[in-house]
Amino acid sequence: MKTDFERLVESVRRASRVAVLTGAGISAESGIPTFRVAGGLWEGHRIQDVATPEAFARDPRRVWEFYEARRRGAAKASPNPGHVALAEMEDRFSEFLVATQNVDGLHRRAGSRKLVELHGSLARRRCPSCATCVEGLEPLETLPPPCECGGRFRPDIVWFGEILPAVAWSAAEEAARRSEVFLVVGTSAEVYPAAGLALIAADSGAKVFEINPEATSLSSLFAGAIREPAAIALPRLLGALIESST
Ligand code: BV8
Ligand code: ZN
Repeated sequence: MKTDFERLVESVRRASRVAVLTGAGISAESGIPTFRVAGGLWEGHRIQDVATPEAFARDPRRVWEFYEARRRGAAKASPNPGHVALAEMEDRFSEFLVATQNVDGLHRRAGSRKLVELHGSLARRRCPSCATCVEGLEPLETLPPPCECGGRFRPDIVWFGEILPAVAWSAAEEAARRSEVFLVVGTSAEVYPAAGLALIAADSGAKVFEINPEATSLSSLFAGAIREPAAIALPRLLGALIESST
């Protein structure tokens, strides 16, 4: 009886179009807390108090304090072998895309280029008044950071109730629809429309595999599950691909 990992390797070896959805779990081994585990990000902060446009309108300083703490955490963190394995995999397929829910920028820092950030990035801020956008993870002393136009910057992050960036979303949707193998890595798959990408892939005939130490609300729909940390399972998968190509 083949293990799910052996079936994953077989499917990926045969595939030319692969897509990946990642969540906070892939950055856990980089020291960035996930959202829902004890001591996770939302602990002590109700989502609606820090990650909604209403919260920002009500108390922009509080929202910025929440994001500035995460910006400094992301600046201190480094990509782990899970991020690196995905970056090294991207040129092994005729079509490959990582669609991440993470705003920590670690996929990009690991060298991923075939990447879309569905929920924005901690490294960007934009001014709703004049649309100026600034890139950088340097510590911000003044919160909210003022804009020359007299406005104030907001984190360039997709908050609850806000639509996802159209270009990133349509690229992710297209990649999921066309994928032969779709990996769901380190996400509880509870936030939509991102989690819906796995369903789009499954409905389009892709083999969907989950890489997560724990089961999620969608696990029963998938072809297989690798119950290991991403920083272990993804380098192992890359190793199996390299082995088979030499
Ligand atoms: C919108 C940026 C509408 C902010 C984020 C359909 C059904 C139900 C609800 C909705 C629906 N459609 C829309 C909604 C509402 C809402 C939603 O989904 N609510 C949820 C809570 C039910 N969605 C929205 O509001 C979206 N917008 O729908 O707009 C619209 C349409 C038209 C016009 C106007 C508006 C916007 C959603 C995006 C919100 N922003 N992030 C920030 O980061 O501060 S979401 C944020 O939470 C993350 O980006 C991520 O998406 C989510 C957290 O989930 P995960 O990343 O999965 O993290 P979690 O901790 O939950 O799980 C970690 C997993 O990793 C666990 O399973 C664990 O076992 C595993 N793990 C741990 N260690 C490891 C590991 N795995 C591998 N290796 C390890 N080492
Ligand atoms: Zn401005």
